[in-house]
Amino acid sequence: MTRVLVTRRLTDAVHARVERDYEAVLNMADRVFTRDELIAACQEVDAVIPCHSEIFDAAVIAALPDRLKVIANHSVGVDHVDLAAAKARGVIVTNTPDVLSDATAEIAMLCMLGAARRGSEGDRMVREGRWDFWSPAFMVGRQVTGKRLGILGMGRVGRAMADRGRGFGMEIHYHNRRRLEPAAEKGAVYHDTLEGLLAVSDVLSLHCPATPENTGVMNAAAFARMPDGAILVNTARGALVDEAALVAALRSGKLFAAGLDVFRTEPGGNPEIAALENVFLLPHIGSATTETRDAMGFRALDNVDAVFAGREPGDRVA
Ligand code: 8YV
Repeated sequence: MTRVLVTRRLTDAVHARVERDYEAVLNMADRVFTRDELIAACQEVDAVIPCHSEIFDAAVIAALPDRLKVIANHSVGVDHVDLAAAKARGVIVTNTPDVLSDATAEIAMLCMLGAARRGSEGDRMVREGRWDFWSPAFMVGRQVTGKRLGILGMGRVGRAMADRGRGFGMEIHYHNRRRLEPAAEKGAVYHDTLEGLLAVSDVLSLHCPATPENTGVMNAAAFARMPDGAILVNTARGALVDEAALVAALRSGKLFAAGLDVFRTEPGGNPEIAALENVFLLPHIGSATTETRDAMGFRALDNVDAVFAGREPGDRVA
């Protein structure tokens, strides 16, 4: 029987389907495998369903057994997989697009509003019994209605965020490798350079994949180009942001605040960022709803099913 390794605990419904259809190898300890454990766990399986936390770099891919046919990621992001190495090795790689766009856009909205309206600061004040004063000038934040929402990466999640921004009366601007068709643009203003987008973004929300080319794209020069008092939202990947430059921009007041669901170091985050008041922080939970995690698991399994039925998987990325 086909053996499928599931590297992390998924939803009960997804586990039930893997166990029904395959000989399932489950990591019920739900701890990130070390590199050696990941290689060892892959030796006796035909397919693996990993999360973004399992790094399949060229060395790990070289150590995979010949029987392993597919890395069916339980994620839309595939920056943790060396796609060229997988392709060269003949290992199929798939992801789970579409099904997490709404959940991730919801978290981006939460990050935007939490940052703009000082959500963490206020929450801490009430919880810790430090709310001993009120005045009209107290805890004043930024209104997002009527502001310009810049979106870097107008893919599925970026467009879902744009729709939500429109619902909040925001003017949508974006930068993307390619300009969208007018029907998909829905009146959003296209900027053919990142610099152009930065200059008009009262709120900038990142929705592009992390690649070697855009690592640290949000650096000191990028923050300097943004309007004074702008807000950064990141629900994509921590690698997009130079975190030292972000801390400096938040300390100086160049940025009013940041709302972050992702960090360079995960799990854990960045203690310098966490020490700031003007941040709203979450532990990488963009797709963490039962509905979405069920859908992601089923989508990953659809891809595994296709490979072993001799069909082209719907979400092949390598
Ligand atoms: C996941 C993600 O949290 O899809 C992605 O790229 O980062 C997240 O949705 C994760 O990989 C869940 O398995």
